[in-house]
Amino acid sequence: MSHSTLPGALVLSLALVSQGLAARPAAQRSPIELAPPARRTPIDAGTARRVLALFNRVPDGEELTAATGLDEASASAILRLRARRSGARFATFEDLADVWALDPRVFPTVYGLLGPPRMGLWDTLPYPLPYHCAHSILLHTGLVLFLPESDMLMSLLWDPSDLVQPRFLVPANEPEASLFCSGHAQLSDGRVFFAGGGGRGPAPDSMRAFAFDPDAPDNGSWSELPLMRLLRWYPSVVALGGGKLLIASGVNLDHRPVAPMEVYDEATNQFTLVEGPSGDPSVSYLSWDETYPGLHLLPTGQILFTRAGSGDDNDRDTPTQVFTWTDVLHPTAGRWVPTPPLAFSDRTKGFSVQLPIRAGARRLLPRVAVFGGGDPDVAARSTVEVFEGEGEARPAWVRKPDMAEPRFHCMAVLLPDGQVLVMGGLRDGGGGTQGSHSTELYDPTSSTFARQDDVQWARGYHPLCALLPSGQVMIAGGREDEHELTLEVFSPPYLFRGPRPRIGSLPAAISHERSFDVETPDAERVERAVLVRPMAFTHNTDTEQRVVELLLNRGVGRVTIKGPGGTPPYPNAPAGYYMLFLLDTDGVPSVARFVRLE
Ligand SMILES: [Cu+2]
Repeated sequence: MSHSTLPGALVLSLALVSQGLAARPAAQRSPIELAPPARRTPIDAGTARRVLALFNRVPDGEELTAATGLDEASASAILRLRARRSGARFATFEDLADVWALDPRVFPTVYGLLGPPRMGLWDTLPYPLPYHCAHSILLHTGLVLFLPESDMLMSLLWDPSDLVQPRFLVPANEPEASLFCSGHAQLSDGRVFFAGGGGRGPAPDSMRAFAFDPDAPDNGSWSELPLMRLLRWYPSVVALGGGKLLIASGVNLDHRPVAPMEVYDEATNQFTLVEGPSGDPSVSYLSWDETYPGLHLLPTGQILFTRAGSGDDNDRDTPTQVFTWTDVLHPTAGRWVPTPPLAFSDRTKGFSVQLPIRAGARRLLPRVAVFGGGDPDVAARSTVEVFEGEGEARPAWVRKPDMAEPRFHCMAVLLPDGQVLVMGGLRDGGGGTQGSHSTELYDPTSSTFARQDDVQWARGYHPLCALLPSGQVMIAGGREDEHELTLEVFSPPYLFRGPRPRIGSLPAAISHERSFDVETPDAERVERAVLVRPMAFTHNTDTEQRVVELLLNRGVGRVTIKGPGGTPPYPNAPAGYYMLFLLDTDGVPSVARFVRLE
């Protein structure tokens, strides 16, 4: 977008809008309050919600008039403008300039109700990825590591702090094997662990494991680890805490699912196969339907298998399961036990994500959401289910409201404010061609979806995504539109609600259960602090995503924050680097700062 095409008055108005937000006490802050006095129509929160509901099903001018008090001609013209653009989008400066030209008095109301403060804003970057990639991993240096969607030994680093001029870097060396189709997760020292993969199909290299050290000279370097115990193509890797990682699933040279799991121990640099509790290994096996299975480390130290993930063509129909370690401090043995079933069990190419882990809860209950997916031969799903326990009840899958449309190859990114941005995928299933352009925000507190701005390009097979330290979300890849090299970045509504809290000095390293101070000139309006583990995404799977809420006390010029609780090996927040975000009373996040949780 170019600011040069803006009318001067609009630029001025946008500046006034943000100044008005800055000056207004946080509790009263609302875009609706910004309507100029000459034509001010007070709108309460209930009315605003009704307007948005109307907006999402494209009301006519009369309805908009009734809801907002805008005159009918203005309301109709505004909706016509929006329809002529791209349906849901009402967010570009050109759109806003047109509204301004139509009637400057209604501009703040329309901007607040139908613009970025409600709908967020997608931008397509002016530069593409240099080649096709299938893995995107945020490093604690703030760079994103991409791995190619091919056997090329070319890893790529992207600096997302410049969304105008491309800044791509290459590391000092390359791994000696293709890591296309590997699994990955962060080690406790900030290196990233990679296991299996090996290229376009299972190969002898699929037993190899590597680590990428982003702190090594010349943009970081790769080193090889010992061979895994078993050969795996399309495995998932889960950080367990205590310096250990679980490696699960994948297929062998015969394309058969690999039932035994193994654990990598950073301290000994060794892989160990997981046994059953009584020496019978089979209770620790799953006949995986899923390659790249959705696996999540619960606050209890157990592992939840969600059936989301890359999937396969077999029909084993293994139900969702929970794996319990015999001794969580020494994860060498344990057993799978089925959970109450999903109502919609086929979740191939769906996406699962652990919802925010609450601060100070006496007993941390699991909450893991599954979005979309489906049976590759039948249809895509728009259904959503959350694995949750209320009170002392046994956790079970609870159906939530449906997404706006079915999504096969779904993506979901957990934001620092606890909402989930759901996007991507094909509406018409595995062999489909109808890519989704819609995106939506899921609020786990109210169990509701809010329609967001549209993406420019649909994303199907091999998509990429990451939450960036800026609080924005990057997506790329996905083959459906032949535009998989484009990068798009989403600015969520929280970036349009006023000035962001600032973070001054803070410790480089923090500990579980120990308090630490973060300097901020905005202490009086900081309400929350969260740790967000960097994403490590491939094939509709990310086992790393977690938002951990922290207890916070406001001081003068600083906030005092208590490190995440629990007991060793601290499964609610495994050691490693996290993004620390401060959020104000309006849910506006700071830019993140990386801290090392030891
Ligand atoms: Cu693939």
